[in-house]
Amino acid sequence: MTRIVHGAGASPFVRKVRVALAEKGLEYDLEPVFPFNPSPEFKKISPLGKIPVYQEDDYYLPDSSAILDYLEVKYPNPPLFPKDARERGHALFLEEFADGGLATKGTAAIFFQRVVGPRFMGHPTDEAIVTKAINEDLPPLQDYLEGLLAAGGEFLVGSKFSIADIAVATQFVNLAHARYTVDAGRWPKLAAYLTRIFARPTFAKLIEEERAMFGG
Ligand SMILES: N[C@@H](CCC(=O)N[C@@H](CS)C(=O)NCC(=O)O)C(=O)O
Repeated sequence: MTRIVHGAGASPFVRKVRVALAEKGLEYDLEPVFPFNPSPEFKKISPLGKIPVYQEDDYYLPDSSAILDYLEVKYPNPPLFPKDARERGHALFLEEFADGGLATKGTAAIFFQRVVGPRFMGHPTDEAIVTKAINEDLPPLQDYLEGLLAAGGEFLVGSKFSIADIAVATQFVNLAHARYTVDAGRWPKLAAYLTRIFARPTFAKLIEEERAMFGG
């Protein structure tokens, strides 16, 4: 069985898939793809031109959310989706909160402006976009996460590590690469939670690999 993740290590969505594979103990290869201006060949396996695409032999599946669901059904142990209906519903909402909220309001602004633009696309950082994200857009999202952790839980949903933790923490990895860290004075539970999740072997290995790439 050939397992390949097509994508760039710096993408939070690629990291989501890589962490899920590692949590499930599955070996894979990473096939580097830079997403902007994808080749016609890549568009055949990713109709929207986005990374990641997951490949198992002749089966290709784009989209990190679809991929995590596929992995969960095919490789149920250890589970990354809660079994309880309400917990599962909430975990899937948090995946969307991260992919559609943190990613667009935080990562797309800060990581893109500070890292992708200057390093890979030849345009300077627009500080106004970064400042707005840090001062206006991210704080309410971080308040919500702080509230979820207020009861002292180790993870975002229930008592187990889940897709919610993967989806949320992967966005904060990109923010950290872009020199944004959660203010532990204002969001103490969230800051401590992220330190814990980043220290998990499946996250720590990728963060170390990526730091070497970003020279951080
Ligand atoms: N919903 C997709 C989002 C993937 C995504 O936005 N990937 C970005 C890189 S982080 C991308 O490929 N962007 C290129 C583009 O939008 O053309 C997923 O979860 O996989």
